Amino acid sequence: MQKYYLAIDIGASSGRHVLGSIQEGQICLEEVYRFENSMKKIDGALCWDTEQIFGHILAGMKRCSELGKIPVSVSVDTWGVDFVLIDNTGNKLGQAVGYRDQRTDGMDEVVNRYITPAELYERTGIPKQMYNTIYQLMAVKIRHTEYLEKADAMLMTPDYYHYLLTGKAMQEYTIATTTQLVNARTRNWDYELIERLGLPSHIFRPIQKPGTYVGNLKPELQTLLGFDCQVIMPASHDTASAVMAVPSTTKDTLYISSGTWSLMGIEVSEPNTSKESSRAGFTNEGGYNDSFRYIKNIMGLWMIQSVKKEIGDGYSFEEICHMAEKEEITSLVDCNDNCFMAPDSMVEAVKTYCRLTNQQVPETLGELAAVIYNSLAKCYADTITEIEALTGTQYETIHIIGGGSKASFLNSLTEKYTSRKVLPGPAEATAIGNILAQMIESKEIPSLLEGRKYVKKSFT
Ligand code: ADP
Ligand code: LRH
Repeated sequence: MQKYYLAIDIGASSGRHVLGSIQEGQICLEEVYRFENSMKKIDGALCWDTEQIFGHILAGMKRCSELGKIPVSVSVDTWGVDFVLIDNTGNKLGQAVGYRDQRTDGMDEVVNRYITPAELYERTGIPKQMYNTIYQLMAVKIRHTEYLEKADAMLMTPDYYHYLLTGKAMQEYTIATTTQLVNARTRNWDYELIERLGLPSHIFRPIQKPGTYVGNLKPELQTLLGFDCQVIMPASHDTASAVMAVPSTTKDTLYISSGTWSLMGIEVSEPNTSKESSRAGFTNEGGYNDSFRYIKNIMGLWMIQSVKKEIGDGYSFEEICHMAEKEEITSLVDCNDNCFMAPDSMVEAVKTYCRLTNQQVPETLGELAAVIYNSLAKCYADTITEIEALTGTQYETIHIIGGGSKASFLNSLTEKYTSRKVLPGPAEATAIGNILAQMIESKEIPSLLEGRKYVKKSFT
């Protein structure tokens, strides 16, 4: 009997259910369900509609049973940093506020009262990003102390969906590291830091590694879906799963996980929490097998997604790439400028940036896209210079994985700005990484190294 593993990979812009199996020595994927995702304004705050997303999770699982392809296990991965607080009856306390909401404004100053930025980086290996969980929790502590008083658990988004599927509230390591509350050396919650911040330590459940069995489906879900299966923790942070599927088995592999965000960097075995690393804003996020992703978070294709929503909804991303290709505009923006994080209008934000820096102001969809793609490629080139200075290593090629690897114009600009060879794909790296963790757990694949060999032969 063919064994199937189900990855439920939910990014900030879309979610998909992908069935993975090994057939004739290769990993085969079948996308059985896909849905759009985005933050929505609820009571004035930018939130995730957790009920709607869970509805999609179940609909995609139902599709598997309609197809007669019952997975042996299922794993959910999502974007980082966001969480849900639940009380001891499992009820959600407040909304699942998203990382682009402005509730964290000024929270860095509050956190600085308890710990200096230098010590925070030294302990956690994570640089200040205003959207990190630490600043979000500080906002909850200040404005909604009652939620923290009633909370029984703080569950990161994928942990919350694993909880809804099984009734078991557990925390997974890779996603936990995006909170900026995990100690980079012990790879556990930094309870001393948590106490110094005045957060209730009991809501941070023991951290479990990818591959851990969470539970089986709740009886009522088994009835609804018509099947039961195991729920297994993948590397629940989408970027951690994506990096598992970089099709390279050599050390010193440079990659960009390209989607709503562009995450550019390398895999290392020890964190780098030096002053130079902190100054350059590099993050040491926890990865599979206790590795670290030494990367820079770059604003990414969110900028193109937002412009498309505003003025290009009738066009595909591929068409927008072709439009941009024909433009001659040379204006560049700093993609990591905070003005692009959650503007009311991305079109206006890009235009204003160009106007204020005395550059040609893009007017058309093609011109706007050209400015954004060129700026991203320039940012990638600057980031390589930083990584090479920090590691003392030269990188000849760049693996680009994730949906953004399909943006061929961006790939060619990346080659132009960085003078390195771009190796695109796989586009569904995150789902593949999610499936690899399940296959390794079930012993269908012996190790991550062997898994990457499978990825190389199956998708490139
Ligand atoms: P996330 O998981 O963060 O939601 P994905 O990895 O699914 O994001 O990547 C989605 C992005 O990939 C889109 O926003 C788009 O910019 C880009 N993309 C996807 N397909 C194409 C394509 N055919 N041509 C150009 N860009 C593409
Ligand atoms: C990419 C990502 C990234 C950051 C951001 C919030 O989807 O997970 O690594 O954590 O979302």
